[in-house]
Amino acid sequence: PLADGARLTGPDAELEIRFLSSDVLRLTWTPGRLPIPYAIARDILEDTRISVVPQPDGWCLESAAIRIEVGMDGRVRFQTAAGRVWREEDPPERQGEAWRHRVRLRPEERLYGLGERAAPLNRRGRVYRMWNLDPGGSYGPGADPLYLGVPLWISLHTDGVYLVFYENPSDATFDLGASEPDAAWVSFAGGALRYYVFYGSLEHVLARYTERTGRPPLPPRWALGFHQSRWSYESADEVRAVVQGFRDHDLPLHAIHLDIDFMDGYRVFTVDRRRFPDLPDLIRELEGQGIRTVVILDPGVKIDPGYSVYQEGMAQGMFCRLPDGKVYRGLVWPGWCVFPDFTDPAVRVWWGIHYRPFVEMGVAGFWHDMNEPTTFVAWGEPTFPRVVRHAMEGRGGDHQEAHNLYGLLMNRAAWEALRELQPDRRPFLLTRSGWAGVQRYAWNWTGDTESTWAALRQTIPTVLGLGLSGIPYTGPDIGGFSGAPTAELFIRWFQAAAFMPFFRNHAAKGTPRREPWVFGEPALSIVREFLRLRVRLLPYLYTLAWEATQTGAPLLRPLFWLDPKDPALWEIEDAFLLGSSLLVAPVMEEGARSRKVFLPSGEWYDFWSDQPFVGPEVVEVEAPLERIPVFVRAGSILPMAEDGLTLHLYGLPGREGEGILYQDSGDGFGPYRVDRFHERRQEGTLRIRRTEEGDLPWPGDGLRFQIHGFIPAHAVVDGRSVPVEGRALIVPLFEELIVEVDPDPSRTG
Ligand code: MIG
Repeated sequence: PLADGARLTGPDAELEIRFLSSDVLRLTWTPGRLPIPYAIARDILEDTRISVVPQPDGWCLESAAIRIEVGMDGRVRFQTAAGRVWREEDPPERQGEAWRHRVRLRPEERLYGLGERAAPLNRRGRVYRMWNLDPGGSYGPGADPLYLGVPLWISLHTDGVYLVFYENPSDATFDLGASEPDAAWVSFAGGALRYYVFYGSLEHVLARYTERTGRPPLPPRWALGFHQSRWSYESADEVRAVVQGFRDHDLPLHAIHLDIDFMDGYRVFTVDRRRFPDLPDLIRELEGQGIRTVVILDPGVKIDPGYSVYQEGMAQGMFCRLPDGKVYRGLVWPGWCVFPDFTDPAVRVWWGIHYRPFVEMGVAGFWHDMNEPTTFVAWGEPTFPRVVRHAMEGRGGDHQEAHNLYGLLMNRAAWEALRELQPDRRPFLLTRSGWAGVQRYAWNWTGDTESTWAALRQTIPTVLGLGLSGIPYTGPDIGGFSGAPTAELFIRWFQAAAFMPFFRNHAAKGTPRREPWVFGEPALSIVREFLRLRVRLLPYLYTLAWEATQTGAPLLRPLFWLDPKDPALWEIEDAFLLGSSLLVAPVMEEGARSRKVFLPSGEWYDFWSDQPFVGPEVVEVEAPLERIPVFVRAGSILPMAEDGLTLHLYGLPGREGEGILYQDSGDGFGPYRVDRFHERRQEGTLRIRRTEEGDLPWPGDGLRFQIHGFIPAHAVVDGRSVPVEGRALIVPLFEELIVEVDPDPSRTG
């Protein structure tokens, strides 16, 4: 027994069980090397009272929330305090350096997570590989693995929700009921078999997981706006022309991305001075128009004796080596390259220094590509050979162990540098690869997708799956990366992406231009409307971003977020929630001008028309080209940037509701405020109580409400009557607002 667990020793293996809190367990099977805790942000250990009791054929360990039974042979059963089993493992097996174990699956059990996957939302029934790879060319549904795996899953079944995170970066296979329908087989090529198990509600397990692996920090507000990109805008003149196009067509734009052609011969940290002779001026000019500049960086360093990054790195031993001591070389865009070893703290510092001139130039964000890491190969896997050595914080290791960590640690290097280089601004990093914990540093995009309707449909489960893996900021290249979307596909993709956390238009080299105006009308007007809608939604998105810093909850949520116990919601992947107030049902079939939407139980309003609905119900909704179905959950208070700020209140019959609004200056680490609104509707009266936190004064004179779902007849603010004009209500900052509903039923609705 240990104070918070037990160590169980057998002839071939040892199992350590620790209760890190009453609802978080860590199990470690050895032999095998323990992981370096790169995924772990905080090593939280709560004082937990447990008991360890011998049983006829094993032991029973118990906290207030979890009981775990370990058999003499190494089988493990996880149960609630009341004895309901929610996870069952057979004894693990070790073969050479590899560990493998079998986890029983219940008939109704659904599994989610695993990071970035081109798979259905429910991952059960397939085999997945944990080995970050560029799928090459472009990918569609079914491709596996992709750029960013996370070895965790969330299990939903009728006895609750649990999350398991395998803290092992080795090459791994997750066979989730493919070869055996009622079992998952998890195998790791090396390392100790260590995993964390979190038990509780869906929100709770994600909150606990992100408490340990890190919550996503608050991004600068502009990052939630619209990003325009292309491989590549090849000169300063071209960038100016694109930006001019946005102005001429009256299209909001928040950021522009410079892809690899801005560099001098693809040498990382350089600028092609012929094509971008005045980059600092250009950046300042754009910033004057409210447009931020993001530049791409690839980890490969060109072998070129005349290039300082190469020279310095070679002189200081910064690059990965082969076992014979020679620096490993791989082919990427610049030609033959060498690669920084981000598992070495000195290399991370050295790499980070190179961000300085770009920060000084005013570059607002960095886009990390090819960091799976990817190399071009004639055959085999497009990455380093496994024998490549890594420092692993000084203890040494090979690429088998370091591979999946490479992207995570490149982002860590940049993040740590930027926090020092720009202490008053929030870093913005965008990464293609990563691992558990990468949410602490970077946003992600879903890489090189095909320009097909199927790829658009795949976007939803891919983005939701990342969110359920702790990585909330992600989104697709609008229109798909590799091809030539029709105007209709572009419009539909744009409409869906307008509700996703990362909202960027990007396309491969050689594809037809894709700036919104090239499609003519009606695409241009539709895109403009959705860009404007995105801008109006920014206060809501920003509030969700703040919530993610507190709870780890993703911005984009599966419908089952509302009620994880309702199996009817478990497989819905053609719609999603943005926060808990909006249900978005993109149109993803060519030619469709209406679609079916499953509305979960409760009252809903059509966002466009205010028409009320009551779920659970499948409704057929009109979806002309200029619109996709969007519903607002009754009881929501949706803050939107309209006339400054408008709080859209969606009345709810006979229940309670809540709204939150987070505000600050949009960047940096200054004062903020959080206003919480608690609603209670009884008969004809709606009472809203407001509480606040933080020290930013309320910006503006008062609060502007727009009421949906009923007509206000009369309003009283902290005891004083205020005038009501139609559905609009402008009130001073209040503690309690009472709104009387117009009793004339012909005027409600
Ligand atoms: O081998 O930088 O996913 O977004 O435009 C291709 C060029 C390299 C892959 C990225 C894509 C980017 C492209 N890059």
